[in-house]
Amino acid sequence: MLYPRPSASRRVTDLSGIWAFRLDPDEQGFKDTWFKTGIPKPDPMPVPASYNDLLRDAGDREHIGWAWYEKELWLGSELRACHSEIRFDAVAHRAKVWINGLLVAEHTGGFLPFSVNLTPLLETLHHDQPNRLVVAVDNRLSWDQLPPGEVVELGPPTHPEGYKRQDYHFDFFHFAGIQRPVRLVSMPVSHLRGLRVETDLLGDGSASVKWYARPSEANASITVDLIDGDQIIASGSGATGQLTVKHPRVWRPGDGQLYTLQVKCDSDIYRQPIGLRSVRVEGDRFLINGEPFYFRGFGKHEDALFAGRGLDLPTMVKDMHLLNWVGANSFRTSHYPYAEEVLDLADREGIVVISESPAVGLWDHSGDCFIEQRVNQATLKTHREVMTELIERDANHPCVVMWSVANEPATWEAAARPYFQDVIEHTRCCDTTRPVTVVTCPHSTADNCLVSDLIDVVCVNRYQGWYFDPGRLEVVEMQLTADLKAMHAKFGKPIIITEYGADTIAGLHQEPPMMFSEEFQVAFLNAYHKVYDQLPFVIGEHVWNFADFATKQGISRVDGNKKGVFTRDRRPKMAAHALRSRWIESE
Ligand code: BDP
Repeated sequence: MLYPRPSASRRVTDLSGIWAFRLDPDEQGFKDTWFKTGIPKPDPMPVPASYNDLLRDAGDREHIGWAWYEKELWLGSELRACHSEIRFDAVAHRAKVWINGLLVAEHTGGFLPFSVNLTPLLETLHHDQPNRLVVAVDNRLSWDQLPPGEVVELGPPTHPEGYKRQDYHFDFFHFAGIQRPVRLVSMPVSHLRGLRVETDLLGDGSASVKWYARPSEANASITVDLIDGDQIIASGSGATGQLTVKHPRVWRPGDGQLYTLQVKCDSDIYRQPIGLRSVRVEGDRFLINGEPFYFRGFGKHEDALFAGRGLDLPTMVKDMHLLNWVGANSFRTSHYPYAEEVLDLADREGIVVISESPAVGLWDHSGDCFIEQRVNQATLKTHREVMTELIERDANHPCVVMWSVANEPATWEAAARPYFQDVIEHTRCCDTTRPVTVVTCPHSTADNCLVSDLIDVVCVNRYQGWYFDPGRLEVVEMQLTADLKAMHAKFGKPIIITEYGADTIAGLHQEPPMMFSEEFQVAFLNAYHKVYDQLPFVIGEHVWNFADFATKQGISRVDGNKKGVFTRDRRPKMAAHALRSRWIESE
């Protein structure tokens, strides 16, 4: 789905702001038809934002079920002459949308966009008075969604009547709400619906740009201009085609050189920023523009004070500055697709991104996970759809160099193999230009992993000295070396350590270093780096995590996960300075 970029033919109206809001644990809104009458006694709620940290009551923060949003929508009569949509960038996790009491959209999946086509609704829309836009948002997870989860019903004698608990196997707070922008987008009736751009660098130093345009009308006339600054440097026509750039300004890590591919589809104009670059895995190397690339960076989260998982532009820009400051060249969108604005910024900054699907928590403490009652054919169907939508959304970003199909699934279960064979094959069909990975957990080893032979780069999360042999950094070198060597011998692929980290309380100092102190975090990272530096097939280090982040309440988390190298309000811990020395020096 195309990102809503304004142009000479496209108007984008941002519907961000304060909306009316109310939680609805008893589903009263459906009985009383709030979608027609409006929400009674609403609270103010910013959009975009997660609602959880903006409510008064601890119980509300952990609310399970529906929440309602409402906004007045003014629509001019000029809409009759064009095609208009309301685009929701992300509503977590299930949404129902009504306009003037009419159900106009339903969508499941909290991290990818959907839109409401206003054209068939024109007769029901008002132009001389506001229209009532109502969105009901459900945060309940199930095993056929990604991420999966389940609502457990409890009751007397241990819990009050009707008591519910939402269980999920991922380590980040289950924020919900209208978490990304909502926009009204108007364009000509005959317009561009989809666009895929593939770039490559050719042996003679030139670059190729292939495009595949999907118009709304089959017989639309399509022309394409490649623009450098304000100059057209190459042109073509047709729904698909290829341009060549003789002396390209190449997009490379640290140098986000961009061009604009301007597509004219009848009278519609869509302007897609693109970067000219190539990506390949060859032997034990990850090549960007033919040059070996070593991933230095982090697993991150979309997690901000007050906004929760809501798009928070100041936090986003601050994070990019800090990534540059610390000498990182990359990050993984752990554990779900991030806002498109994040990827736009990474394109511009030349920050390399591993883009991850929301398939996290595909394992279960209590037993097998890839079974009929949990991860089943319905989950697989969702997973395929999510990969299609993710790739359709993000494939034009030069910053994205690899797809991560999942984080830490139970790769040792026999049924995980056909499941991932299917999703990986599907992912490769959706995009033939990028490598694919599955990020595996510490329990997934050379001996039992049934998935890592299917992927291009082995990505492993490791916690020796933390969850295993806690505090015993002296065992890290021995264990990690043997472990990584075995993974390499078995799968014959380059390896990125996509997570390694230690919870650290900012301001807690100790000599000799002990767990949770800033000194320990530095020593922990050093112990790992010593191993990486000796293994040529290690092609990347992503520390867990960029910043401290919110999690569910539990006995192993004090005010969230503290493995951040920065605090949640983005202050550097000692480890940030240590990483900076290592990474800036290696540049
Ligand atoms: C890994 C998960 C990550 C957690 C991390 C941790 O991939 O989401 O936050 O462990 O425990 O297993 O800190």
